[in-house]
Amino acid sequence: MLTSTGLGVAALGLLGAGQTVGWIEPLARIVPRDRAVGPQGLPVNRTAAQAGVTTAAIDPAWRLLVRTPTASTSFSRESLLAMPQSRSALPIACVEGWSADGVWDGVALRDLLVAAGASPGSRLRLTSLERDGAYTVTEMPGEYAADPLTLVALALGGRPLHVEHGYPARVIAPGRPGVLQTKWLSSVEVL
Ligand SMILES: Nc1nc2c(c(=O)[nH]1)N[C@H]1C(S)=C(S)[C@@H](COP(=O)(O)O)O[C@H]1N2
Ligand SMILES: [Mo]
Repeated sequence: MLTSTGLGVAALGLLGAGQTVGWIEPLARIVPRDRAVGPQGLPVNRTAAQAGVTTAAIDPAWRLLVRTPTASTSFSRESLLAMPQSRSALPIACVEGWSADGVWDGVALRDLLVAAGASPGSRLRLTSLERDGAYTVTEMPGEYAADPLTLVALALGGRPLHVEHGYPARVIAPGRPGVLQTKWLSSVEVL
């Protein structure tokens, strides 16, 4: 019994250590995803192709729709870039067990709401270009919408957002799980 327990422990050690010890990397099965993989230095779990959004994401006709109870305003990427830009250094914190820091530039969500005639502390429904999935729609409480660090991000690390990170625009907000940081944003609705 001691022998088999010992062998089991040794096997588990091998399966776990593969991220640190190069030669047993192919055996690594119980480690977090490789954090270094992905454009602009951030991991990517779900690519634009997997989400089925590549065509819509790079379409120049893309507009971000901001709907309030009384008005509907659409913003092209150019018009968003022409607005005052804010910078936030914020991590993506994925429940799968990784976290990665980024420096994001874009329009503060509160500024966008004001530009669309809404209150900056509005509760919001955020919709992605990605259809039929767990990531299509999220809700954001007003205190996050009002936070000056919460952005409709257009750039990461000083470069235009890569399509794998949500081009043409994504949400980045402080203190929320990664799953709520909507990529390929398509609309913001005031609830
Ligand atoms: N539209 C959309 N937004 C999304 C995702 C996604 O698959 N589709 N993934 C979420 C998750 S789980 C995390 S941790 C972050 C980073 O995901 P990524 O690694 O797929 O870029 O974006 C979030 N936003
Ligand atoms: Mo995630």
